Amino acid sequence: MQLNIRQFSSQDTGFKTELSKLLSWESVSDATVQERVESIVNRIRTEGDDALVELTNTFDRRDVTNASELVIEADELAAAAQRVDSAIVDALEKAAARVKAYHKKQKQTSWQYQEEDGTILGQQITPLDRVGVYVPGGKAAYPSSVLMNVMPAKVAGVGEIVMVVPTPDGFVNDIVLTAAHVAGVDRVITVGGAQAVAALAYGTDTVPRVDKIVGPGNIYVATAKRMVFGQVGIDMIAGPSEILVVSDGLSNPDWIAMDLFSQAEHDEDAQSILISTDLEFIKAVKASMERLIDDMSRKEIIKTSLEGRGALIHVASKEEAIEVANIVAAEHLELSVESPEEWVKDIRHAGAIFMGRYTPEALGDYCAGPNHVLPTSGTARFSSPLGVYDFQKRSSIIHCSHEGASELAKIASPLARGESLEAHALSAEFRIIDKQ
Ligand code: HSO
Ligand code: ZN
Repeated sequence: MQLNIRQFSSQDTGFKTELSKLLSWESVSDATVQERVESIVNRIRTEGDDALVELTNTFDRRDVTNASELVIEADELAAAAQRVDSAIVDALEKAAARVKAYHKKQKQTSWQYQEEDGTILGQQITPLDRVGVYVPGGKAAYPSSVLMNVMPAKVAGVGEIVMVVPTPDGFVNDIVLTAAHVAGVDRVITVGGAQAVAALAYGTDTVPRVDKIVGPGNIYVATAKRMVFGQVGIDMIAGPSEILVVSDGLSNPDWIAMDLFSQAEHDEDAQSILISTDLEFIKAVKASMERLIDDMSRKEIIKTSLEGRGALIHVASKEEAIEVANIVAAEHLELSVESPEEWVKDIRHAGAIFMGRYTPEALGDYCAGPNHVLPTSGTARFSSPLGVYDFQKRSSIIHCSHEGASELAKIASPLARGESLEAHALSAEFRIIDKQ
């Protein structure tokens, strides 16, 4: 199949304009979506379970009479695992163990230090009490994402993890439930959309109010998450998935073609970009893609994605390749080059960096260990992969000795008076030793 993929070079005039056109992405949340979500959120807030049941029956074509029917308890999750192919259960368990081992390294611990006068300063780390994990239904119901969202919360020591997942027409995905079981979810509630987000944020008789909501979702879910932010914490608003492969031209073109497909097959808006210093290699990868695509089960999605948002970019040097990679700030960056350690030190912006020819993104998506929930659409410039730190919080600790308080008060007092805050000044001054 012929593929009409955008191809350009850093030598072209207007290269930077072409590049920024390629990277532009606007998540559309129009006024109607906003209005609908607002009304759903308000209904859940005021009517609780009654609205949750009614909206679930309407949107998911279900026939629920009591909200208790929406709950799947932990023992039923274990039962779902019995219905799933044992090779999948085994792989989920192995992946979970690897993800857990990696995330354990991220765990922040409390610390403190003592000053000479006995004052102690520190930081106390505590996990969140309760977290809600949103799992989409339908085509993007990924069990691997259940692991990636839940495991860091488990490692952080979150007290209770509630998962919500829509079950359109009552269809329950046993592999998703098995992943929830393997990851250690406490209970699943079969609701989705803005109503699920609102229920988690405000609580109903059946859905406990959580402290943070994580997990991807469609435009209604994303809009609802934005709306309830402040009432609860949220992780991020993810855009479509992206991959940027940088190649020195010495990789197997078929491997690179498949790496680009692996991102493109996620959805029509996903973005796959190849950068290489070798024009002949770019042509070879294109030829591989045109040969391999015919046998792909998701060829229509791949084609739409590659022709709509994909690109093949020729650059003049390694330095230029790195400069472009830093502008793209890709969610996934593959350095398919000899001695990738020579390249990685100059990479400043990327969600996850896959080094060398034997590290396709797919291994990171499922089981290498790092999280696959990553900053998209260039947000790797200022944000990081989902991790244990997203489920921990910090409290500052100050414990003054009498002597220490006396000294600090001499600094605080003039500052308080400079701000015309007399009570602050006196509160500090009362602790000055000579003044007692
Ligand atoms: N590449 C996706 C994650 C995923 N891949 C789930 C397969 N299943 C976004 O990082
Ligand atoms: Zn993927």
